[in-house]
Amino acid sequence: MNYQDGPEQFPRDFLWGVATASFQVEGAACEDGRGESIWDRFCRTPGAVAHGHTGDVSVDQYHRFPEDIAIMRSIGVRSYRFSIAWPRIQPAGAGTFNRAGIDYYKRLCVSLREAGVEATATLYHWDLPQALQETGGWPQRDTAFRFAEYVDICARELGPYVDRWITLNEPWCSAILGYVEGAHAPGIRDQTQGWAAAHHLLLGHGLAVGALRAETPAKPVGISLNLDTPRPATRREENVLAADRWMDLRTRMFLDPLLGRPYPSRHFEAYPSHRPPTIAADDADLIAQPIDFLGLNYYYEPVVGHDPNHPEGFTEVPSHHSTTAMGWPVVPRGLHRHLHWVSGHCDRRFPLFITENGCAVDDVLSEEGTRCHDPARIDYLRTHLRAAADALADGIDLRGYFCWSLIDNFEWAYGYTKRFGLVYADYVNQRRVVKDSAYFLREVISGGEPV
Ligand code: IFM
Repeated sequence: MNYQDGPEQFPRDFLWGVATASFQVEGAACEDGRGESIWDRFCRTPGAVAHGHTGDVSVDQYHRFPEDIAIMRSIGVRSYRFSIAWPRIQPAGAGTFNRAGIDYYKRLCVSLREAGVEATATLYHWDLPQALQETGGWPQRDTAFRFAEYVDICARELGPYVDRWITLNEPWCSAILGYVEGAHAPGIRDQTQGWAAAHHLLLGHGLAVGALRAETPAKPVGISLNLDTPRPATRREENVLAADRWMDLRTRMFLDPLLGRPYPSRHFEAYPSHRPPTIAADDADLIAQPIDFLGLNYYYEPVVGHDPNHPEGFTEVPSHHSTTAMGWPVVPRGLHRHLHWVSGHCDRRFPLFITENGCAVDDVLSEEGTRCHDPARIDYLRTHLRAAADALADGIDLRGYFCWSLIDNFEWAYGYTKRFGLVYADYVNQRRVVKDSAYFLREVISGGEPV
């Protein structure tokens, strides 16, 4: 490969971006009328989040976004995927909106535009207003309608400033980690609530698509899913079946309704105690409203095997791959398989974006404190981008890639102990140090570095 190979691996109009989420980077938790979110509450639950870390200050992007945008510009990214904090817009989750919250996102979008960076806004990245959890949260059908009301406000007030909408980020995490496993806010452990939450999140997505189409018809709308396309541990039938059942729970349950297909019923038939959600007459059509793109968040490809000792009868098994600081295996070829599977399963009906990909590394600053050498992240990004380039060469309709994350941030139940950023955050003084991986990405984007 030589210098000229670079631009050909990715089309000129490929949308290069970086991603974050409101609760993970904004801080300013009590400013300008922001209400309490379920994550503010969860962080204060003893033992829920590592070291009792909170999102109160985080990397203070609320006040420091000009500096972060300058860094994005220096990397050469074309789009910033951020999320809008519902409790900034509707502090109690309903009713009139908080002007200061809207103004913040306007300022952010205007600054992005001035820097030549498009605004890709996620409307829900897990920070439900606590007031809505008090009335039942996502397991309550009404929450989907409250979400649509909030989206309608965002569309009306921010529509002219946003270039692309993402309704939900990873509804599997909101529903299952939040309401079945209790590892995420609001920390509930109840299968029935979990599947009701999943259905209402998807319903909220469908209603949101309607609201966005009505207010900002020219702006593309999509959703970001963390689907799994696991490999079976062996070719033995029981393992092949195990991997397929894993896909029911993690993948088909969230993707098929968007495609106008029913929820996979096999899981609920096998586990009568896991009650399927109650589905009203028009729900399926509402959920399956056409979208303009599908966002995929890919971190790794699990290996799944039959396990009679596991409550579901199958589980993730160890693999030979090296792991990141999250303990997640590094499987770049899995991304290539993933893109192929999803594209085929969706009958190629919409373009795909990788809306998250990246890895946690135990980064340290150089002795003089001005550099952060992160070769493991460069290796991760290079190999995953190569898999994406191969998928493109195969004809997969992949339109863009957003690296998770722009900057180190609050990694949910792990608090600030995991660093995913292209930029190192010093949590004591809020100094930003651009990591080597950001320079690497800059080279790839400019076409100077083939992957
Ligand atoms: O930090 C998260 C993000 O909020 C959602 N997707 C996975 C990331 C890494 O765990």
